[in-house]
Amino acid sequence: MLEGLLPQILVGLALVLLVIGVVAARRRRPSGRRGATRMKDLEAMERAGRTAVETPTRAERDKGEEEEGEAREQEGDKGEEEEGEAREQEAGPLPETAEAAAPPRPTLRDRLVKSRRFFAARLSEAFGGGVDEDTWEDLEAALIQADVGVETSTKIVARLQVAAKERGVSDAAELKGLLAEELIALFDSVELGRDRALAFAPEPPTVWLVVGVNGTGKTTTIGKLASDLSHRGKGVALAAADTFRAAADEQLQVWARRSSAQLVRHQPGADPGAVAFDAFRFARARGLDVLLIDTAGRLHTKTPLMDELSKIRRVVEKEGSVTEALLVLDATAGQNGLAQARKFTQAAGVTGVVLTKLDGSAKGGIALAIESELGLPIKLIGVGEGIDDLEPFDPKTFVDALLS
Ligand SMILES: Nc1nc2c(ncn2[C@@H]2O[C@H](COP(=O)(O)OP(=O)(O)O)[C@@H](O)[C@H]2O)c(=O)[nH]1
Ligand SMILES: [Mg+2]
Repeated sequence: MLEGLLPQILVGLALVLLVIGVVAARRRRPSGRRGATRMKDLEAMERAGRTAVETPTRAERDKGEEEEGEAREQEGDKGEEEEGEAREQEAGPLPETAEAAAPPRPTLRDRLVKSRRFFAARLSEAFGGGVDEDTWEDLEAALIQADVGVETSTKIVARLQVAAKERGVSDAAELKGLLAEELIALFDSVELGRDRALAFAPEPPTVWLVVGVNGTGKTTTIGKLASDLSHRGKGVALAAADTFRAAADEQLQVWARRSSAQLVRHQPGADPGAVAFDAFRFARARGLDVLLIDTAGRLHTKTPLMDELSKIRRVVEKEGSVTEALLVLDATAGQNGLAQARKFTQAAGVTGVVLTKLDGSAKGGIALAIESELGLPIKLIGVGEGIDDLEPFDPKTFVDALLS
């Protein structure tokens, strides 16, 4: 009888062994995908735990989601910039792991790639063949073309000529070094008594008014500033005082969410002064540290823009003080920016400049014209569209990035 059952027993045994083998193989398999999934699950569980404890606000959740998208966008941008850069540099050793391959945050030098290439080409032309009359003419032409401005370019060349003669310098690299020194000295000239730090009021809320023509980057700069302040533990409110365009406060709302700031807005077409005043009272009542006021940039509004800006200032100063009126200038607008700046300076009592879009401009020389011809300090620079793409302006770092 047993003999009759033997084939079935053998088949059964074979099946059992097959199942055991498959299970053991699945356990041993070092599958990257399974591993990744498990890591993700763990992270998700951790997040779920944290969420339950901290109960983040809706704004914070949105911020997280949006920043993920933001990070992806920035990586795309970086990729493009770094492709050009890679051609200049020698290929380094290959990274060992996928993590090591993640691109580091671009430096200012990377961001200023267009201006840097412009200067590199023009300076090698000017300084390449030793020092003669052409050297100084070529240098002056290069500076003017980089939007340094005629007056300032002439001044720089004259000073460099004297310095080169005094020190007996004629070699291209040394001349470049001397030029860097001159440019930094011009930025740092004490006679203008520049203070590049952003001023806080002795009593909160500190109020910073942000002005400039349309499209220069006011709203974006406010978003970046708010994010930086929030990261430093400050409570931030944003006033949507650009009531001219309906879309303007929606854009500001997105930035408010991203930067965990509070937004105060009225109906489109409302009086910008009233928005600023309400926002000030709101920030004070909530004990917030900084109020950033976004303003309209259209020059031909119903009420002339300059009157509107003076009124915003007056209204806030009934109960507080505006410690910064930041003029946002677009580096790609070149010398036009200087004309705009003169108008705004009178009306809004500008205390400093935010120079945006330096990443897209080959004419970073405008920074010199702003400081030496307008006497206004550049306090911040915009080097991209991302939330972290705002930096304090430091002349030495800037000049080194431009001429290195
Ligand atoms: N590449 C680059 N784009 C910028 C920078 N700052 C602002 N922008 C872009 O400039 C455009 C106008 O900015 P917006 O903040 O709306 O200007 P506003 O009209 O002055 O408020 C937007 O597309 C921004 O993303 C910057 O530093 N670099
Ligand atoms: Mg705007």
